[in-house]
Amino acid sequence: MSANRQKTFAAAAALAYVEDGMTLGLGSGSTAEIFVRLLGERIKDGLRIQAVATSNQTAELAQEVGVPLIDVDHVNHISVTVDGADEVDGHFQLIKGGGGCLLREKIIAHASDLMIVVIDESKLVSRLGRFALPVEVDRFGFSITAKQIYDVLRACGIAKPDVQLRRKGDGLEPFVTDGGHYILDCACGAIPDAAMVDYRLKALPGVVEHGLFIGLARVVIVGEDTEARVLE
Ligand code: ABF
Repeated sequence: MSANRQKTFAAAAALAYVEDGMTLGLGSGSTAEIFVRLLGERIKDGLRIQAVATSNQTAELAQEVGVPLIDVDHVNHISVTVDGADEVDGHFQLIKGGGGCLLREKIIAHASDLMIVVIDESKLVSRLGRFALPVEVDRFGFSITAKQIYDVLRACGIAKPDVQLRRKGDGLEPFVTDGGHYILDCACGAIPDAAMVDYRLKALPGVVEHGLFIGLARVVIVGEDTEARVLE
């Protein structure tokens, strides 16, 4: 069955966690996009919420479908954030950032009472690392930072890390995040100790944030062929 159908089941199931009067965090990526569109339909039916977006792309979509946005600097409290992921393991540890929005996604997820992850079943893994770990870095000295990231990953038991600067579609220009940073995609194969990688990467001066989300997701909704499976 198509991943898009599975993503729709997952996104629709996340609406059950939305109540009148809430402030929501809106994730980025294709599954989060489905959720935002469904939310727009509920607002047409009278749902009263406000939201903060985790990317310029999501903000544009929210405006398009009529989801009321508030400026992130005016947010007092976020009840629920709904976002996608690139990988989810059995401990609800995530790899995110394939779309390049990981910094704002993590800021909003961390500030939320509840983070709900909506995925198609292809994202479930027994161990993180098949998907290259995105690391957001300052542009200044990014080559130095890349080498330090390589050394950290080796020290964390990753045999042959491959650290590559993410480039735009034309393959020439570096991809630049909404926050003005570069992304280094780190192919690890498998990440034996995500908590260690999390700690060691964040200690590097040039690292702004990385795509390991540990201890943030409380609910994972897996879209399957005919329904959604809610894991809590
Ligand atoms: C976003 O969702 C990103 O962090 C992640 O890369 C992306 C992937 O999910 P999807 O398959 O929904 O596009 O939050």
